[in-house]
Amino acid sequence: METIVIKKETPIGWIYLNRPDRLNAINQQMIKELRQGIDEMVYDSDIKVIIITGNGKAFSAGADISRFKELNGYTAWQFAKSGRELMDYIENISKPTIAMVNGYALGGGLELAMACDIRIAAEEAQLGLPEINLGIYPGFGGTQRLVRLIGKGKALELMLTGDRISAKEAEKIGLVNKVVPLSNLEQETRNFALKLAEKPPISIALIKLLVNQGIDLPILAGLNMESLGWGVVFSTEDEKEGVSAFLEKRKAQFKGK
Ligand code: DAK
Repeated sequence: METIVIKKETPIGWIYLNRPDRLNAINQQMIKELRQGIDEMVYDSDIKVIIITGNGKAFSAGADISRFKELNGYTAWQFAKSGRELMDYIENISKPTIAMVNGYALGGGLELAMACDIRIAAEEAQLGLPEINLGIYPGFGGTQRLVRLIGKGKALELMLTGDRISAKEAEKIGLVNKVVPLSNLEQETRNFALKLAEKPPISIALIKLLVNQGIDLPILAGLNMESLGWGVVFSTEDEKEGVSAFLEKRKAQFKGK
């Protein structure tokens, strides 16, 4: 693979966007390779958490603008479709994902980070959706995911102005979960991932499904899905282990069964 690098550090799977001289701008090849890289982590049962980050000074400065002149109506549609389907796929995998935002997360780069479950950013990072300045608008799911994450007013402000905001401001409005100095970013993100890796995977998968699907359902349908999911978790070995461990005053060892 040319545009990404993958590294397995069991139980963590790292994916590095790897076009540092282009600030990890996302092209069609990266979309294809990201799908392959994520799949590799999804089907490896030793990998419990996936971290996506960027090589060099950016997480990603967005879609590769240098290719835009080649796009026509049809190829733009196909590019948008493949990018959006990748983001949907990332959002809906059963394993937890963390975007480790090491620098610029702009346009499609921020849309990728928003498709992850958790965002941990370096203090130096800048985030934004500057597409409006190019005469376009976010096309990898940003118009829909940003409003769900931070609410309509701030989402419109970011998309209509195209302004970049600091990691601290992003934390204040709920766009990132945590901000740390760049020097601690990798270790803090690893620690967060290791904490998630100890949790029961079936509960994680169900929480993700209930939150991601439930948000667009009438509340009664979401609540019924939640009740039904209880039937699933109560049929798992991990539920027996979790309850026994509590009663026996020991740490639970979950197996994903
Ligand atoms: N694409 C291509 N190349 C990029 C790039 C990008 N998004 N961002 C940076 N680069 C390149 C620069 O051109 C430069 O290349 P050389 O000049 O060295 O050849 C190199 O990366 C280093 O960048 P700079 O020299 O500009 O670095 P600075 O530190 O001075 O500035 C910056 C960093 C992030 C402020 C600046 O590079 C910048 O403003 N970049 C553009 C950010 C941006 O506008 N991002 C949004 C992209 S639009 C679609 C679906 C989705 C999308 C599009 C279509 N379909 C519906 C079809 C998504 C759109 C976007 O994401």
